[in-house]
Amino acid sequence: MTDLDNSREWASQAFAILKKQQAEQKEAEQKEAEQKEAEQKEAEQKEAEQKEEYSDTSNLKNKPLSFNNDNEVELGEFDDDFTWSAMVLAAQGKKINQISIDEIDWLTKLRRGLEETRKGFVTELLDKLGDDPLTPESLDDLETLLIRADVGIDSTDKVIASLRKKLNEEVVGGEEGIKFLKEELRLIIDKPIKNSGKKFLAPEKGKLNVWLLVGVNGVGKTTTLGKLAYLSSRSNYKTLIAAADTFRAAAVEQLKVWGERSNVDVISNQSPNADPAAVVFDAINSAKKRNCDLLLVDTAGRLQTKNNLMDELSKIKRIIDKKVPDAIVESLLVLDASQGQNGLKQAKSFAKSANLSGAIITKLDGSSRGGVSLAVSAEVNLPIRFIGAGEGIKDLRPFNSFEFVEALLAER
Ligand SMILES: Nc1nc2c(ncn2[C@@H]2O[C@H](COP(=O)(O)OP(=O)(O)O)[C@@H](O)[C@H]2O)c(=O)[nH]1
Ligand SMILES: [Mg+2]
Repeated sequence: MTDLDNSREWASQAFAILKKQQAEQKEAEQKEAEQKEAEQKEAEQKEAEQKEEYSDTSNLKNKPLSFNNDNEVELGEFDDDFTWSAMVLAAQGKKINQISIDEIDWLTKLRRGLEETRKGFVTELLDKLGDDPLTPESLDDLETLLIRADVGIDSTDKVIASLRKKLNEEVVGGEEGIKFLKEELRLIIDKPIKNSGKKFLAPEKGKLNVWLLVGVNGVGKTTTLGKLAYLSSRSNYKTLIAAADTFRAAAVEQLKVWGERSNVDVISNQSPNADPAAVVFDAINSAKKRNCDLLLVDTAGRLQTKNNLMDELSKIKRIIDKKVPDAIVESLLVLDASQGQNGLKQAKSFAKSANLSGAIITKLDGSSRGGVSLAVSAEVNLPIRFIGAGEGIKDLRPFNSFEFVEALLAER
């Protein structure tokens, strides 16, 4: 009996042990299954995110130019600039772990740069609108403010007409009015970009891309070209510079400095009054030999000899067509934002004769006429491809209408 009792005791202990073992095994199996499920979910989510990320740019072979994993910039304070910039990135669907210091830095610059434009515009607008619903009178005020910010008559008319229509249909609160205004402004800026079929301008791999920078003296062509060289070589495009502004002796030297900074070679001809087309000819030869992705061409911009200038540009284009018929040529008009409506006039006359494909707006830092970007989109019908907000090598980025409009209408 005792033995039996003992063995019962033993068996129950054994059972308990086995039960525990089984439970542990089950638990382990369940854990493993759960982990697998989690991993699968994560993989699916990643795939979905990637799809999302590429869906907009699916017609592009390449991603927009950016400073890849640049860690030269130091993280600043956790302040209002940081918060605003992070919010703008979040609103575009960026995940917390995808935000870079560089992006924060740029958005901070952009918002500060547009401060002067905002001062005579948004601050007043917000004061006038307050929290009250929009009225026909506040629309008249808005109209004046938009014109004053160099937004242009056409764009202003469009925006005011849409707002008036909305106002006739429903009560529009102040905050909602601003939101609607932002959407309308974005529509205007995005229209030529959509029409071009390219959301971003980036060199197409496997071909020679030639970007001509044109525009009158002093708008920032050479500086912009230097920044572009840096941006594109940082984005792993093999880049070369052609110094085809042969009128200004200093232009070649200025370009060489930029070339050194970004580690990009400059093709030039030092003899006075060298033929710009001949410089481009040499540069294309070098670009082909070196298998370059992008050739950036600096051009002269003397307005008083405009006809010559146009002849010169078409001669450069003929050379490119002849030597590299399958090259992708972009003629980018460089415009100084601080010149406001004056710059717009230049843009129109250039657009007529120079067969432009895009615009680059410079000097948005400290200009009170940043609104002119809207007029460029609406009245000259050019997609804005890059914007510059400073004299430094990193003060140029691909244009992003969302960020631009947010910075233009930022509240503080
Ligand atoms: N503040 C500011 N100055 C700029 C910007 N881009 C160019 N500049 C300045 O504008 C001046 C003329 O530039 P430059 O590139 O020589 O013009 P170009 O004659 O069209 O080639 C120079 O002093 C540049 O430093 C910008 O985005 N912001
Ligand atoms: Mg120049």
